[in-house]
Amino acid sequence: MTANASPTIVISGTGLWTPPEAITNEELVASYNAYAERFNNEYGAEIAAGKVEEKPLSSVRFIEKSSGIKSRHVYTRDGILDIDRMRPRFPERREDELGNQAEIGVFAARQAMASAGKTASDIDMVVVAAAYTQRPYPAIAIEIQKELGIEGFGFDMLVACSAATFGLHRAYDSLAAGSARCVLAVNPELVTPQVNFRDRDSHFIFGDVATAVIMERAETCTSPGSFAVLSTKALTQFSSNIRSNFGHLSYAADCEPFGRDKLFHQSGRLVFEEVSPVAARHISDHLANLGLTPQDVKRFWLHQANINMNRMVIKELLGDDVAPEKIPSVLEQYGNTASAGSIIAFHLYHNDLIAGDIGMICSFGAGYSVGSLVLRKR
Ligand code: CO8
Repeated sequence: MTANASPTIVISGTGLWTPPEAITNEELVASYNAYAERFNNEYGAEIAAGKVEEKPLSSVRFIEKSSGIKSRHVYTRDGILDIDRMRPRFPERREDELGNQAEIGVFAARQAMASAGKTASDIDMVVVAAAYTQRPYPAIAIEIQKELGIEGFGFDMLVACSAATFGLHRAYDSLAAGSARCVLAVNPELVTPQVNFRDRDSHFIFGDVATAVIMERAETCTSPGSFAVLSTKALTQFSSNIRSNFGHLSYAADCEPFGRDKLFHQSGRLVFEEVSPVAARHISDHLANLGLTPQDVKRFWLHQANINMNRMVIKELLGDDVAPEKIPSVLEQYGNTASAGSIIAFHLYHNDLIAGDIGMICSFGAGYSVGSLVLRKR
């Protein structure tokens, strides 16, 4: 953990790129069920003989009740609802064209820079932190750096659900150490290409988005709406309960590079039960380190995976009687956007806080990983 000490480090701007296209639960369930019914008809005899498992149907009611998700934005609808494809279609871009992830990252980055009042020459470090990068190298951060005309350095980091908070943790440390002057942290979460839309248990979970944050030292900040970062804290604990085996070793392992285990898969209920108490403890420990309690926090910008999970975490911290404004949710509209969820919540729900108000960003999920930042409105 990095304690609050001079220099003061601030978040001075944020950006959000929301894909114009979206898919509702109704559309997604209709597509999945058409696929499942066709499968069950085709394999009727084998299912009756117990040789093939029948595909159960999905339901809008289940999805809304168990996750809080009603819709999700997607980079492209093309291909996802087509039961002969059930994955998005991304035309391959030439090597001299801007990549998809850099493109959406730049949209969010420009907004964050404008809100912080920064130009490219003010920034000297770019971190791309996301659940996936579309290629290992050259780093997406370096592509964004070039596109924006930033001098300095950039790198990518992957920490699944906690990539965004861990990226900010890194940014904070670099600013505190003096190895960076002003950091652009970008979360281009292009996750629908890794979703198994044929899997009833997870077909509804994810959406695409990009977020960006500008972090700098207080003395260079000119933004009227900034937040001081009082402290950052990160925790990891290995678990395979949320996993993707997609990677370069598939080429050498002679396995199916796009098989089921190479896509997102999880034991959702187990994750729910194991991660919620770890997150609650992490939050209260982090606040206690600063002499604060959960009651002192005006707003929690939590990871957006599941509305019930967030309620459970907050219940453990504050009991039953918590105003919904204290834990804003973006799940209805965005679904789970991997690490970007808590940053979307922060971006959309911070303007009403007043000087001195305490807020906390906290992500939790795959790894397992938990990352948090305690903020004070300036
Ligand atoms: N429709 C109808 N019924 C369903 C469906 C469906 N779509 N899916 C499951 N069911 C059934 C189950 O089969 C089960 O039936 P039965 O009782 O007969 O066995 C019943 O509903 C209840 O199932 P669950 O116990 O699994 O249901 P839950 O209430 O636990 O809800 C959730 C399932 C929503 C998945 C929930 O467990 C959850 O959200 N858990 C938390 C998971 C989490 O936070 N994961 C982290 C996500 S990962 C992340 O955030 C970033 C990772 C990297 C990005 C990856 C991008 C691709």
